[in-house]
Amino acid sequence: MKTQVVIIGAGPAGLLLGQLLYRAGIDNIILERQSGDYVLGRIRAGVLEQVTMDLLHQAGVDTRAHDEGLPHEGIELLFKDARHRIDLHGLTGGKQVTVYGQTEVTRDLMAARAAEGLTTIYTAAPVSLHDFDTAKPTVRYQKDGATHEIACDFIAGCDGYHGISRASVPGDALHLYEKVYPFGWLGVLADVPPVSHELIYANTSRGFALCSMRSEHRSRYYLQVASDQKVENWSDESFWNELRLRLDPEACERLVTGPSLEKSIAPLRSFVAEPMRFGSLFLAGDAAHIVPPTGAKGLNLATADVGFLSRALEIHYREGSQSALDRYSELCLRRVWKAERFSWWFTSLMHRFPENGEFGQKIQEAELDYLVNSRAASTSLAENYVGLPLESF
Ligand code: RFL
Ligand code: PHB
Repeated sequence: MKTQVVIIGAGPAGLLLGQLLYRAGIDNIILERQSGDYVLGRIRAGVLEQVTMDLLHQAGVDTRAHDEGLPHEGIELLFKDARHRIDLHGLTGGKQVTVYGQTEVTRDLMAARAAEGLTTIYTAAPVSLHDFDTAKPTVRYQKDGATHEIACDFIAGCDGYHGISRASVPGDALHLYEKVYPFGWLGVLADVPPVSHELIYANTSRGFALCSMRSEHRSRYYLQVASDQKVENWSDESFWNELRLRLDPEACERLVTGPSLEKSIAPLRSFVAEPMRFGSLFLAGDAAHIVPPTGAKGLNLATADVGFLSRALEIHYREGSQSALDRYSELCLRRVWKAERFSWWFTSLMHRFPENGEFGQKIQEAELDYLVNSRAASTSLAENYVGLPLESF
């Protein structure tokens, strides 16, 4: 088999890249370790920046996100039992975010790919990358017991944090930066109306909580839990009881509970691998960087990376020039590090760090008080939350 670009991973980064390349007339094949149903079963991000909406539009897959996504012009910060609104729209000159689940983005991208008859090979495992330090790389994979090989010009490693792409790069060619937080997020998805029209980010002495949603009838809630907590030890009832203890009285009164459709614990980490290119191999999305979910940046960084990559490949194939491909890693990493900083800062501000004790809690409350009362500080939060602009090549 032969194609121009082999994409490893059918998460949002891989599927969006496939669609953007197809629209630019560049052939591609996607290899995914899991089945399509498994990929759609993962419940993850919920907040899309305008940059992501624009890329979905460019890929021709934004109809449902526009029709069913919920535009949000503000978020609420809860601390010391009171909620304070951050007016994202007013503070950023009219910007907003769209609440639309990653599962739905993935579903839309898969449907568009199937409608165009483009090749995605699911349950391809194991996948291995070869000769990507040359201009003639190949990718091998096994499917139903047989081994296949694809010759290509480029490989896009969109296979997430645990993927094979980054792991295939010689260790001494990578610089890894990592911070692991001593807690995770216990998430529950339930078919109940959201407690509030806007997302509530709560700082409490019992730990962080987040009230989010997928629609007007489906809610997504998260609780900060210690790293050693097991999801089996959290009944639905114990989840809702703990959530009530972290919300203000009005929210508690409005909270509608119900059986969980999904419940899982996600660890929190900050991670960057530099550079994001090795010869013919380009890393994109979670394969190259992870942010803690507090800033809602992971999916948005992944889409921005593939926006840069598709553009650079388009310039390469149209003009025969390497210059945009040569700038890919540098351009991505400048934006990645700003999102890393924002996500780390917002995580540090909102979570309980037991080692910092009551002093740490007081310092957080003082910073939150400053943040909601200072236009300069609120504007900085709002600008980062709605997403920083994309540079161009
Ligand atoms: P993904 O989604 O992990 O997809 C990678 C794909 O590659 C496949 N794969 C392989 N395929 C072939 N061969 C191999 N050897 C392979 N190894 C892996 C995997 O099966 C998978 O299908 O990475 P991608 O595409 O880079 O997308 C990144 C996003 O999924 C991630 O950043 C976000 O979900 C992070 N995130 C959030 N981001 C936001 O922008 N806004 C949010 O509100 C938000 N909330 C969240 C989040 C992540 C969370 N969790 C569970 C970590 C909330 C949570 C709880
Ligand atoms: C979500 O709805 O899953 C979500 C929303 C905001 C975040 C993280 C996750 O910051």
